[in-house]
Amino acid sequence: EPPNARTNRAADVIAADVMQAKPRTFFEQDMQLSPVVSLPGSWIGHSPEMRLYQGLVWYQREFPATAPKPGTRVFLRIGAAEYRSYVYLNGKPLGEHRGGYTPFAFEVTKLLRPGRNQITIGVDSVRTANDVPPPVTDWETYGGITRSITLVTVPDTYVDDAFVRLTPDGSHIAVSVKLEGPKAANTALKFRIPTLGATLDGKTDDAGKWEATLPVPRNLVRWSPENPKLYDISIDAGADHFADRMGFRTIAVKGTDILLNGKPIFLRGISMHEEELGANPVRAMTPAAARALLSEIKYGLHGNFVRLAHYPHSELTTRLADEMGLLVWSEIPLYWLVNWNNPDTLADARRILAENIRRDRNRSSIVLWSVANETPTNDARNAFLRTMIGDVRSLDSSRLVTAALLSGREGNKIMKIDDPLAADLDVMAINTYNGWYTDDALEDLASQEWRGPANKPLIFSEFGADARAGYHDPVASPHKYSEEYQAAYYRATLAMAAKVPFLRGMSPWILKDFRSPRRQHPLYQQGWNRKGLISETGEHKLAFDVLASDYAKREAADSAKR
Ligand code: ADA
Repeated sequence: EPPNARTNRAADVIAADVMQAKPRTFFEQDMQLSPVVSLPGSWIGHSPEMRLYQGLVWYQREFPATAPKPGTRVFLRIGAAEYRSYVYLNGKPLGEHRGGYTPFAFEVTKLLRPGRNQITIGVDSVRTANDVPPPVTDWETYGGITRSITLVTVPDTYVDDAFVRLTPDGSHIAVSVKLEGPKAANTALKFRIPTLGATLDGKTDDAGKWEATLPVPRNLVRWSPENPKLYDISIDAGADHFADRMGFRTIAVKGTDILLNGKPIFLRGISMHEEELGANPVRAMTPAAARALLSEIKYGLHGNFVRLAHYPHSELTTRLADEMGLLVWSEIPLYWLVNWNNPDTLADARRILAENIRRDRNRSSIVLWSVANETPTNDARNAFLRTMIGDVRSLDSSRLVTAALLSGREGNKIMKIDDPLAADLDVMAINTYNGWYTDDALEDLASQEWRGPANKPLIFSEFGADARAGYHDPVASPHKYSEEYQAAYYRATLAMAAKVPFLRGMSPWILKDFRSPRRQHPLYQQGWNRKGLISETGEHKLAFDVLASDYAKREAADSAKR
């Protein structure tokens, strides 16, 4: 069952930055590993012996708790564990979960004991061809418990799901609530935005649901990257009090334009992976690391948009994007060679999508839900992804649907958007690497013409070139992998992009160099994908400034229009 609003509230952290857990692996005796590790974090950063380990690791620890008070229920919520998890409390199985990047929760009301409790979690990082994502990806697999574990206490009847947003015309605030528990049906509720003095009273139906709209208060300030205004909201229902902090904005497509709050916007973006860099690869995102990454985009690159590739990133990041004012592309890991014919793979993908959307659909920063990345077209794939697109629309019709597609081409001059899925999306997105993975000369890129169903907006969701930071080749035709080649590639691709009449945004590949076992060029890569504009140790490459000055010009032109 997808996690939901109950997981969004204040909770007792039982396994956050300070948790000490015991991994029990077959390595422990043989290799004399330290039996104690800090969570959240991947075991690949816990010790040199575990750096390359992929398989099953058991974690166990004790924690104190009080018995749940009468009339309350307690859930154990795991922020993310990669990839398969087997969860036990006090020796009793709670359940399993597949998927490395979304939260899941189990009710533990009856199992929790006053005093000492024992939690045991087995995490297996090995993925099969039926998994989402499948085994081969161009990023590191960070096995382990990579996000916090919390105990969430709620009343017997509680707000299980709450979705708050502006109606597409921007005239009303729409509220959808689902209560769970013995008193879910016909219960009075109150929605509030205290600083606006706005309240809305209602009552759930026989199924425990409430759908209502409230005319937009006159003093409401819309959320935007320039003014990321957030409001505290609350829902009181019986004994439960649900709170969140969010912004209000509309996002729509009209012809080839993307409209934010009714006005055309160009998405000045960049892609990023979720990775804690430095000596210890642990992946777990800290607030400081998330802020540092988003600051590079917002203040360094003059960006207003980030593509969180290729899987749901931490809630820290999406909440911070709300706060800092960055538009977000959120994605699920249907990546490269998925088993499109397997009904279990489809069921997993649909569940992971629902887990992601339910976690984050009150985040004003998120404007695009992406269902896939670089998946070659065929009938089974098209049918699979159409199901996913249908799911997005039924879970959240207030945002736009996209997917990163590949293009076709006719000779050297004409690039074609010919993926049939483009017709099903609100915003088309293309990953293009002409001049890097192809023989196109950089000086020819600007004369390449993009053709496609030009009746909707296009984003270049990726383009990029590897460069080893500090490798310089300041000649007329610089060598690939030099900072000069990457900078020239960016200049040429930006010149090409400027001529695409229906282009409404871009998220080049990628903000920072990231670990990828596939990338083993002995001189230039050494286990890293080097398409970052920033090296893993934080140095800006020359191309960073090329993109930053293009975005600064676009930003100035946009603000002059306003
Ligand atoms: C792909 C893929 C990315 C990235 C890139 C590259 O297009 O979408 O994950 O790895 O290639 O660097 O080649």
